[in-house]
Amino acid sequence: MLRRSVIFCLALGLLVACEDRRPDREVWRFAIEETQGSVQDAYAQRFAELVEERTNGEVEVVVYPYGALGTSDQLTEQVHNGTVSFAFASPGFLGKLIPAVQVFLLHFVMSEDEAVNNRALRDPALLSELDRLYGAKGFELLSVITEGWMAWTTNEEVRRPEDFEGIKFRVMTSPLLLALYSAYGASPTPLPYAEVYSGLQLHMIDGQVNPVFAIQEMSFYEVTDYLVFPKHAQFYTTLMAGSELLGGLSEARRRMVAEIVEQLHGEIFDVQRRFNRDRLDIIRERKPDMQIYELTAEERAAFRERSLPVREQYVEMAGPEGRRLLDVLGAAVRRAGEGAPPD
Ligand code: 6CS
Repeated sequence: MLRRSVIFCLALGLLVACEDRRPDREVWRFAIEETQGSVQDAYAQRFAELVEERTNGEVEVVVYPYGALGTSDQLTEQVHNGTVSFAFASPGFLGKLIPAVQVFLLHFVMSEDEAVNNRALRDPALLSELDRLYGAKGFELLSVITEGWMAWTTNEEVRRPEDFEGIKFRVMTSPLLLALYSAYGASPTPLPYAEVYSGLQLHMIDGQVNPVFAIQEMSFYEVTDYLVFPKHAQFYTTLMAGSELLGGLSEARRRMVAEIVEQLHGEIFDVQRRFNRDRLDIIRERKPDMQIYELTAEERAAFRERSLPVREQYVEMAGPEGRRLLDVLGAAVRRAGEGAPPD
């Protein structure tokens, strides 16, 4: 595998890459919203490896981890203006620009079987609907992936919506997440990813929600006492490119990207499962007194009940295309469930 270095400078708002690379190679910049060792990093590294293999080294993919090029919102802008070729854009941030994509943030909408959800994410009707929404903003949607079940970490035991009262709970900046956690009785606090650890440490916030691999690698477990699995939603993210960049590729290169993305959809599903499982073990080992528990069916039902009116708020925020996307997603999950081979 070709080695990449990601030493670079940002000057006058322009990206000036100082990568030690061959001048005869085309460079594709791939920005992720997570640190090295994360699910998105595993995806991007594998994408780079496959692109380089299949182009015989004619294309080099440089991966920029979280923080290198800015926040999630800034990455989206960079894809738009062509500075970055590919980027992950999570609905928790992208929802401000494409309100309908917040459908992936709704609670208790998807299946309890993550393999079913993963199949639903490749549903052609769903992808074509999303394609239109991303296209209208100058982006090309390449894939939607899951990064695993979301878990809450808090300083207080939370089992019922009433327990959320007075808890300043960090969420990504989407208005829908504010609505959801307000419905649970919490005081939702939007913050960029990079500020969560210090926010918890300084008691500016009392809890946050993320998949286990992120809770481990961002060390959120160090500064919270409870780790709760409500099984209310998974973390979904979208991979996108600038329409201009992809439009400028040859037919063969476009096909190659589509094939790689298709291959990685299955591979990354297994990677996230492994990361989330192994890193829960690391948390247990490093912090034996962390209180880790799943909500019971009855406890979950109380949250589900509170989350239902927020679906209407979603439709108000996202309009008729939001309503349509919610229906299309529901149908995709049903179809994926019907055709489900045993997990
Ligand atoms: O909570 C967040 O902001 C972030 N969480 C993950 C797992 N990925 C990227 C996102 O920005």
